[in-house]
Amino acid sequence: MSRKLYELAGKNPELVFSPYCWRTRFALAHKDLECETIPWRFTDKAIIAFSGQPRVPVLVDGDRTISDSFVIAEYLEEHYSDHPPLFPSGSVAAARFVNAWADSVVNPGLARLVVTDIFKILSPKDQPYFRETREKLWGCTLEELTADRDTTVLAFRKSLQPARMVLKSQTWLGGDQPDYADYALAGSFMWAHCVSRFAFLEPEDVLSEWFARVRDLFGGLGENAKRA
Ligand SMILES: N[C@@H](CCC(=O)N[C@@H](CS)C(=O)NCC(=O)O)C(=O)O
Repeated sequence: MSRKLYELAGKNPELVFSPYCWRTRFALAHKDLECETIPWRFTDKAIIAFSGQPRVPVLVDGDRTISDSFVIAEYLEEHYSDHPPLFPSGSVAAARFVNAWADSVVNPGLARLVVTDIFKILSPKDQPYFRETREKLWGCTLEELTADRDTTVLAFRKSLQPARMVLKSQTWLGGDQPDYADYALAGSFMWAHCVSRFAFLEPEDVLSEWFARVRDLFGGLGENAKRA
């Protein structure tokens, strides 16, 4: 297949869990584009040579190589404009906000809950790199970061209130239909869902219902995902 997606995987190559790669998985499925998955690990440096940067997702589409999940979404929208739109009626600006909120608020909040679970599912060759870089980033051990997660989860759930308020009056963040705003946030949730069994949402939360709806899209793409 000429389309390939380099995705972060754990020790088990089927356990793909990056929030950013999940956004791209959903975006490709929304566009009804098939894609081969290439499992990638933190310590594989091969993508730098052909993508010019060290992070996934990286999409190789024929002779084009694109990195950064949002740039990939914009690329797919432009190059596959006759496929279902990821940003219907100019919603790219709103989706960009959800994307930035997921990156800067939701992802750090989730990291405080599941970072030790991520460590456990990593390939042994990735574990020292992950521990060293994340402990430097957070200024404490991974175990210290998640030690009080039964308490910090309460603040995390509160931080999701903007999405909860929107979903009280519409089915999707995109409105009547899911769009890239849904995939931007659902990517973060898939990250925690795949690496951990920790209940980051309460079952009766409107966001749990929405997340279940997203997982059921595209024949259960999220629901059938490999989990730890
Ligand atoms: N803004 C980028 C972020 C990509 C990113 O940070 N990916 C992580 C995987 S979750 C990564 O490749 N990290 C490499 C590393 O930490 O060395 C996007 O949206 O794609």
